[in-house]
Amino acid sequence: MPLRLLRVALLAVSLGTALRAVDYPYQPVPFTAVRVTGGFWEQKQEVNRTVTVPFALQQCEASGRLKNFDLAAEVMRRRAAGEKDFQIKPPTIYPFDDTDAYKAIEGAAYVLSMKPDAALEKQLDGYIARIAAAQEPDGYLYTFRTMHPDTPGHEWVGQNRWDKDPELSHELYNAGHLYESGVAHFQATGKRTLLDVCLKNAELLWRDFGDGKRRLAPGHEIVEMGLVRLYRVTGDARWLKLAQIFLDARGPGGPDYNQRHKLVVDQDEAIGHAVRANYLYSGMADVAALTGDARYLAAITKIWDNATGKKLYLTGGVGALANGEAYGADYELPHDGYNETCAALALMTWNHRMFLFTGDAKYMDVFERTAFNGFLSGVSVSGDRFFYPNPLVYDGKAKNNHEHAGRAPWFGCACCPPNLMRTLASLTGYFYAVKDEALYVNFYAQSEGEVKIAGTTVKLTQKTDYPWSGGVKLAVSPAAPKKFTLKVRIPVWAQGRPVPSDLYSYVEPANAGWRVHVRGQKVDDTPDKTGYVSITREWKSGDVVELGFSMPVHEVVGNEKIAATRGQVAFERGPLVYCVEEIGQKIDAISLKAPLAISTREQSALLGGITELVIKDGAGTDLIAIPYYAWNNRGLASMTVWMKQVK
Ligand code: FUB
Ligand code: ZN
Repeated sequence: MPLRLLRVALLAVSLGTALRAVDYPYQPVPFTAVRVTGGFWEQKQEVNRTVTVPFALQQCEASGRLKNFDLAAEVMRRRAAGEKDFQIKPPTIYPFDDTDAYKAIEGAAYVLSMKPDAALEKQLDGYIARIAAAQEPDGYLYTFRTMHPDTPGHEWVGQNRWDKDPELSHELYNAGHLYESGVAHFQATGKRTLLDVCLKNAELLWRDFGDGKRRLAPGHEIVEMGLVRLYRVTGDARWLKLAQIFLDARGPGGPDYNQRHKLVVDQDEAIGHAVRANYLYSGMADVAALTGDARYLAAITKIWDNATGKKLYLTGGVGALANGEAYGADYELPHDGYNETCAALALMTWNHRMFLFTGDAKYMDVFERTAFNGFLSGVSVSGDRFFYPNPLVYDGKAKNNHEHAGRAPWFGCACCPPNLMRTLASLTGYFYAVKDEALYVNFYAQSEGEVKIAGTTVKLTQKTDYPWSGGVKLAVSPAAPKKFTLKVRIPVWAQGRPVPSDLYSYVEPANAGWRVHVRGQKVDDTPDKTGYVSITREWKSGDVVELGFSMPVHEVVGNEKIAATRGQVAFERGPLVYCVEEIGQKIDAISLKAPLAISTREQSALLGGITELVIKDGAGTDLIAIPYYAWNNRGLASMTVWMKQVK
């Protein structure tokens, strides 16, 4: 038995759980095996690589986030040299400011994985050396305490390590992002510099928490996912066990703000701070997959039903409430909802993990909706301006973007920009998955990839201008002829439903459709109950699967239980949600009179190239709608996704 499996088996015995699984049944094809070669996502990734990544690294420097590591190192050095009382008041705002540097390095590492860049690699080496110098001899790494060790340098920091982590100190949150970053950097460069910092820190966590005696629920989840990544890369079962210890330390009887109201296995509702929640559910999926403990999966399945059935915005955003950056009550989906960018990308990672467990396309349907809308809206077309909240309405002047009106270059609390950047840089990791002799196609984008299946390497080439049109030519080229099953996702929107729940619906659901051809021959294109069309055959070089998804413009209405959308309509085409901006048109007091005549118009020079909608109503109103993700790229103007409609 390979060492890694042996460790997992021993771990399962020590945890008292039966080892029913050693990993997700559906294995993702890594992002490094797939690259975009043109079209929509190549443009976005290229802006990310050339603008956002250098910009975010530079912001970490300019804002003092990297300097914090230098200050922590300086305090250690001077105290070791005898200046006993020397300490420095942390000069930046939040004790989790360290994580922005970790996330930016992680995103840069993904970029490096796809395209070597000696200058960027050297820049990261420099940052990592500064981070390593701020690590205390026993592995502790948290600049806000190290630079101010005698008394708490911030009201969120406790007198002793970890004391205030269940509240707001974010010590374990910092550790989680550190681990994500260290593993990414190691995998990109083969260098252990940051990984060794992570492992030294994890050893400390093991000493402090590994025996399970100190029951401490991390105040902001992510350390669980980070530990799982450390486990995956090292095979050291202690990191997985620690992840489970931290999960099991939650609840009952704590605040629901950070999901400590119940034991995690008893939770059944998406609740509290939305980023924390979605990171928790992702961590639960990981631990369930790697331990075989199905109780976590049962819980997150119920939570997913609640989130998708009652708390999801049309844009794929979640976390309606600014107060607490939190999920609201069932159907509480006001148009000015908060929808933090981080919550959107965390929803994507959670949904992807749900797919990896079940092989059900509905999770990738939610993933796609969020990716194209409520996630992508977080960054400007230019790549250097950002949204933290992503509401569905804007009055043209409010400073609702963390004290900014419109997109901002950076934030005091800058969690979103580098988080978006790392997700965008690794997006191709969500395109394909395999299980046994089945190959899953989950995401449509012009790209090339290589997948191992049935003992053969298969080259996958997608030619498409999705999401602008629904045609995809997928060349499937095994190294040698090979029988396997290709499973192509038929998006839920192509099947006449915006989301895999009854939260929203199309006014004309029948006005949808798709077709599937192989080598020019129509094949049975009935999706199975998991949302895929299966094509089993002996594949050989030259085989091309042609997918055609009809892309009519859909009028969308909300479930009657959503107060905000009653009597209103929104517009979608393919996976894109549209909005109207008050630019060259009046959008206040819109009242669209049915019937509507809607046409599309390509605008290759506008907003990076879009298809806009031209909406004419029965009263002669003309409106131009643009994809939601592209709003507020032309100056301040009011915007709305939902519009009043009268019969
Ligand atoms: O608390 C750390 C991060 O800051 C959270 O994930 C964001 O919601 C923001 O509050
Ligand atoms: Zn954020």
